Amino acid sequence: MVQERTLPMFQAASAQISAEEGLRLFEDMVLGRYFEDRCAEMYYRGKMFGFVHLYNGQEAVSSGVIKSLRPDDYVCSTYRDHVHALSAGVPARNVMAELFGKETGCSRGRGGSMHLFSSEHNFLGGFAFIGEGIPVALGAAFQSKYRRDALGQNDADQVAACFFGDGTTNNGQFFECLNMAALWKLPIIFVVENNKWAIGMAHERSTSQPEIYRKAGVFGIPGVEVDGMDVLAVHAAAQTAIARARAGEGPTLIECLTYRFRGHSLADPDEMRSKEEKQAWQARDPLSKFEAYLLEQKLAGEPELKAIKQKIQDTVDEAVKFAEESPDPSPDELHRYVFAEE
Ligand SMILES: Cc1ncc(C[n+]2csc(CCOP(=O)(O)OP(=O)(O)O)c2C)c(N)n1
Ligand SMILES: [Mg+2]
Repeated sequence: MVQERTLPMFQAASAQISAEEGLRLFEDMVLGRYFEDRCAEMYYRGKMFGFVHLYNGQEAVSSGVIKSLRPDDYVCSTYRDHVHALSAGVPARNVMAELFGKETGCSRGRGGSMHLFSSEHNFLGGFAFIGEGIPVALGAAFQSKYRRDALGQNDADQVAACFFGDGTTNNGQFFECLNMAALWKLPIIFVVENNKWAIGMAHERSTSQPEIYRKAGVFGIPGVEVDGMDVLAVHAAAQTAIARARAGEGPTLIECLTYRFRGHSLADPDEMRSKEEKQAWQARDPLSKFEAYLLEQKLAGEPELKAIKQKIQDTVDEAVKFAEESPDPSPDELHRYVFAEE
């Protein structure tokens, strides 16, 4: 039996939030949850093809980090990318249409679940290979810094947020990019979503130092351990890291301790994780926890939260309708988008 990590330093009790900000975070988390639940339904009805990796349980990480960013900042994801794209502002209908392989999808139906992309929202992907997004996010942070320092563009202070899993931190790109980010003081935030598992491999069995946030120290980067089931804790840590990056003080690594409530992908029978472990984490559901917090703190009332849920339900219903009614890409355009167009 693997020993549980002690509670991390960022706790909700220490974080302050306005009612407006609380509702914004809540709405984003509800969107993430409802969207993914509907994806599961559509996948089993045969509307989607290939691998589909859902994000249920990890919503506090996406909402806590991305909702702290500006719209002109950059977000870089993994194959578990639907909810990051939604938090970054890619419309639910264009994400759903992409999952259905339709022309109206955010990647024009050519990418599918693992390759969401939107230049309009500075959403850099969607990558099937693990760790592939880390150097891409690093490049975004580099160009931001280069435009400000070398080209003298004072408004070039965009930050890049790069998400990846615990398993990915054993890959080379992670270390190479921490080194370059530290060396050049790049405006990047490395967000590790430590959900304890890499497919069926337990984190503690695959890495020599399971406390990932400690790896930042070797490069002289601040490493922060956060309760990834607590949106306010993630939000507080993200705000500090973003302010630091924007001020030209360099990168931060945030390790969010979280859990996925479903199998690795919708094709995974999820037989490796114990019932006890799943139940223990399910009891810490970030969405119900935050809903209870908003009510307790009188930041919102029941009718207000109910109205948000209804609104999101309608958004997701509309997204499915839009995806179903959208056209498939034309076979005549098989080679389109392989190369950049003028
Ligand atoms: C370079 C590469 N090697 C192996 C794989 C196969 N693979 C897909 S997901 C995964 C596990 C990743 O786990 P983690 O980084 O913890 O992310 P999580 O799925 O838990 O979000 C692996 C090894 C891959 N996609 N790319
Ligand atoms: Mg993992």
